[in-house]
Amino acid sequence: MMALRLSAFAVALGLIFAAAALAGNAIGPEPEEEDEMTMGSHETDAGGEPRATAAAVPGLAVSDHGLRLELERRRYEPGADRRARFSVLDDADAPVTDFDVEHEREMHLIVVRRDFEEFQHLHPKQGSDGVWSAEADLGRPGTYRVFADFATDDESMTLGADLFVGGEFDPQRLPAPEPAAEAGDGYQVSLDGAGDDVRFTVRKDGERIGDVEPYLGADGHLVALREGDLAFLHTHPAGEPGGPIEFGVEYPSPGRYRLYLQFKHDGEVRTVAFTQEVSDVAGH
Ligand SMILES: [Cu+2]
Repeated sequence: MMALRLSAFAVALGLIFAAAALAGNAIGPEPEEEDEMTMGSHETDAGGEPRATAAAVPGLAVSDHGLRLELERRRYEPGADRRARFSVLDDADAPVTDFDVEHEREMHLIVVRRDFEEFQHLHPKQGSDGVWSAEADLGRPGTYRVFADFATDDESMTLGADLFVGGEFDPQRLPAPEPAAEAGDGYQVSLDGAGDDVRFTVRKDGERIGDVEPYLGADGHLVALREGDLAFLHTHPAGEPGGPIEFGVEYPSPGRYRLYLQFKHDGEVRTVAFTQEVSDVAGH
């Protein structure tokens, strides 16, 4: 009886060692195999519902599909007129020079402080050497996420990289969801809609504006970012002329998001930000 117990104990001990060895492998120095297993754009959970994997959510990677976002500088002193220079490199380290026009531009550069306090949407100029450059307002210290949003070879991509502005960083909390936001000069924007469908109504001094001007080929431009990792969501303009400014937004998971709407009226582009709480996510 004692011998039996001992051998049972020995077997249990052996199992523990085997489990420890497996765990060691899983977090060991060669995670490539693990990564490859999750590289598919979609996987299926136990319920059979498709769900987006990290690789399917744009903006989280500095390199994807053989292309890499290379920032010339990553650290800046605070200043309102900092020159950001960057390239998109191919797998031979050569700058890509041939871009497709998307939303009326070949390159969109979105610069966001990681606590969502700062947002800029820039349209960099490309030099003959393939290097893009834009002037960014980096007056406030902190960590910023830089998104290069572009298309090349008929493939749309959003690559992201971090840059740092030195000084005393005073990170802010994400504001609570509010149904309306001020856009300056008497303009107010309200947000409604449910699930993947978001609608913005613009008012000036209380009167609804039905004649927003086209901006980047649509009624407005929407950037939607996930709290926590600043995943950059797919959004599609969906509105009717004269109606609310409407978008389809592909929320990848429940959680909180920061939405930056830009619209144009009386020749001026205005930006408003909203916090959106999402509890239900449609499979797509
Ligand atoms: Cu743009």
